Amino acid sequence: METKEGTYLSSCGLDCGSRCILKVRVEGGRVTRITTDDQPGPGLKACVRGLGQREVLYAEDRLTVPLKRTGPRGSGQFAPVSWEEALNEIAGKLQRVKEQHGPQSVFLMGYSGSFGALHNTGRTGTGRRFFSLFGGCTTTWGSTSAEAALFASMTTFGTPFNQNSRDNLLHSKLIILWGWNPLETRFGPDTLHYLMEAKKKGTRILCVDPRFNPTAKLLEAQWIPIRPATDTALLLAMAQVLIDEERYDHRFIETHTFGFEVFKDYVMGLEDGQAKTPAWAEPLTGVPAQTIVQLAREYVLSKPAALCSGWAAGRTAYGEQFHRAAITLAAMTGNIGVIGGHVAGGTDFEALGALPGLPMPKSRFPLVHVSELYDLLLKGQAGGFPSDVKVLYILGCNLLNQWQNINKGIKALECPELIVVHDLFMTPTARFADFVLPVAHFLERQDIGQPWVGGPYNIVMEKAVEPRPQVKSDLAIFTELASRLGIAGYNEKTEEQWLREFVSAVPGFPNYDELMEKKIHFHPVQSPRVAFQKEIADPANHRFGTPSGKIEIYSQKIAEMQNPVLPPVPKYIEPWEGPLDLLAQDYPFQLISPHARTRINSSLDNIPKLKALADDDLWLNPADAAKLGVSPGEEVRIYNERGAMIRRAKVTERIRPGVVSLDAGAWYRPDEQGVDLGGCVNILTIDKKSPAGAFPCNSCLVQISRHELETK
Ligand SMILES: Nc1nc2c(c(=O)[nH]1)N[C@H]1C(S)=C(S)[C@@H](COP(=O)(O)OP(=O)(O)OC[C@H]3O[C@@H](n4cnc5c(=O)[nH]c(N)nc54)[C@H](O)[C@@H]3O)O[C@H]1N2
Ligand SMILES: Nc1nc2c(c(=O)[nH]1)N[C@H]1C(S)=C(S)[C@@H](COP(=O)(O)OP(=O)(O)OC[C@H]3O[C@@H](n4cnc5c(=O)[nH]c(N)nc54)[C@H](O)[C@@H]3O)O[C@H]1N2
Ligand SMILES: [Mo]
Repeated sequence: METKEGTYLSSCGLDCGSRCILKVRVEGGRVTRITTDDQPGPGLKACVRGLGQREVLYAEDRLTVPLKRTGPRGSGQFAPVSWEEALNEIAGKLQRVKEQHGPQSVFLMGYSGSFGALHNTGRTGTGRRFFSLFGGCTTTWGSTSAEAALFASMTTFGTPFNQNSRDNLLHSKLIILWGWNPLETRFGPDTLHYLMEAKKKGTRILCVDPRFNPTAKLLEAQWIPIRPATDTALLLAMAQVLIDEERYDHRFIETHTFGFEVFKDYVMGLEDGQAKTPAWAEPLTGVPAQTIVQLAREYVLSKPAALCSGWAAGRTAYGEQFHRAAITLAAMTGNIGVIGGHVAGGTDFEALGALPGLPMPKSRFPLVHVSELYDLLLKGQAGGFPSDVKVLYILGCNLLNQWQNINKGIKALECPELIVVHDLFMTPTARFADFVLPVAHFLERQDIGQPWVGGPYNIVMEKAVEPRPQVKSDLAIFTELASRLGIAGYNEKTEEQWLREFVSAVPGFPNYDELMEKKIHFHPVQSPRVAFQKEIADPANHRFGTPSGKIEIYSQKIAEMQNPVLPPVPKYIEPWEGPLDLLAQDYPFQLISPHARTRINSSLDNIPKLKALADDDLWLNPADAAKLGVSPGEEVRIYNERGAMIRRAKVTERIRPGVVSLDAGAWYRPDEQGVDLGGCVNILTIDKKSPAGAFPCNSCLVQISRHELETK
């Protein structure tokens, strides 16, 4: 059966940083063209990745049949098998391990592949529902993306919803892009539009980043190059200036915050004898003391000002301190709850547009942090983990590629008795599976798109084409496994019936038929929308959701955790694998791994049209290149005790000395010695969690040498 000729509406329901309109032209049962929103204004305009989805759908390397491993794990040797055989074997194994070792011997690694309301590979998704009914399983805690920001928001404000709508930027007198690069990472479809409008109005724009990132370049921002993972020191020194010069907003601090005095004592050195002055911060951060003084003054004097941070500075050792400190600075400058201000470390808008997803019957789900998965697999209960993993069940995740420390990962993936992967492609992770099950692309199924930290709107995701004959959705695969395991009630509804149920469960949502008619629904909101406006305008009647009812610069909740590296007020803690780590003597470069313009994490790396646009070179400062004797474009070896890779050097002033940068997400491709030739940065990163759960992939020391010399 073919879908009808015409234009269908959809949206990438992926972890891409936005949620945009895709107009999908279908002729003769095939997608012939994808275009996007052509209205003037901010709109919901797709990027190269959305417009490239036709190439994904029809990629030559799309998996089309279930595969069973025939060679050693990781060898990539597979043979096609029938669905019947694959599902029977998987169901049989699940049943046996459950009987012998309990359901927690299954580890579910459902991650960021698909974010649709129904077809969701994450924590509200099809896999999670299946294992809820199975009797539970072990799974993950901690967001690889924004755990530091989330922790900071929850402890400081008592809510994850702390964002202002982007049109606020038109009212800001100063915008600081603090480790934020929305030209590439998007952070909502309208962000760049408003930044460019602000620029046109003459708004001053600064950028604090180890790189002069593409957004900063486009907006001609003034660049303040910083060493990775030292941002908290810079923020503390700014606080010291504001206290010392009596410039901070005393009224705001007194009226709206809790525990400032404790922070002040720490910053002024009364607690530990060290005032956190610009002179103290200069050698740590690499930012000149005078620049710090100017930055502090400018931030406090340009009211309202938006210190907008991305999440990367939080994906460092003790990254949670960064977001706590940045929020404190926003409070000291009175930029919370006001039009044109901004809460640094933003996580979410109010969840308008979020649908409830599949119901999750209560079950036991022991949790292991995302940075500790390989230790779980290697050590199990003997190592203090909640379970001994027998079955590793992966969907919507390129685990081996995207998780820290690939060489340890390869050893860890030897451990489970069975590994199952659902994916569209033979990813580096899928190569380690025993069964690889081919899944449908989002244009082959029906769903509703929910905003990615943004909105507030929903886009209907119409099924544009029939799935390839042997390909199934995750939902269909789990439905069949459920029936083999005698699990009743997993999925007795059609896609439409589920979506109707989700939509009717949310008060204020349009009726399902109306939504299908309109295809895009904007939830009515005031404009501009400002988080905490009521709490700041009328504190007597609107308290924050914290124990004190105020913005908690000092958090009693954190104090009760009694963890010396989780102080109750934000503090600078010398990061591991930072410039002062002893390791830096052998591995002197700090390596960061930003998100790539042409990929969604590792997704799309295999799509030639997008790969041709990727920047997969190692950014290296000319001074460092000269010291190493490296010429532009030359191949270098990047290595540490965990692994090694070969990349071409992009010699550029746009990265500060001592720091190198390689976009995350290129697919791991080892040579016979295990040296990665594909450009997968996680061959080098350490699998260690930050105390509050941040995924510190940007704290990574490496050494660099000329590849030519190495091979001689
Ligand atoms: N094109 C594209 N967009 C995406 C994604 C994608 O893969 N591709 N992924 C989406 C997802 S899942 C997420 S979580 C978000 C990620 O969003 P972010 O975490 O905000 O994005 P990154 O690109 O990792 O980093 C943003 C900037 O921070 C800088 N940076 C790195 N380390 C530090 C530091 O220690 N201090 C400071 N000040 N700056 C630092 C980098 O140089 C970069 O310019 O992006 C989303 N959007
Ligand atoms: N060094 C370093 N590592 C990082 C980061 C970093 O900044 N630096 N960022 C981290 C972050 S923020 C994130 S979010 C993670 C992301 O890491 P992952 O969650 O592993 O994301 P992807 O690499 O996009 O892999 C998703 C997979 O899902 C598949 N997929 C797509 N749709 C579906 C579907 O409907 N069903 C199924 N079963 N599969 C589907 C895709 O083909 C793809 O292979 O990476 C983290 N890793
Ligand atoms: Mo992410």
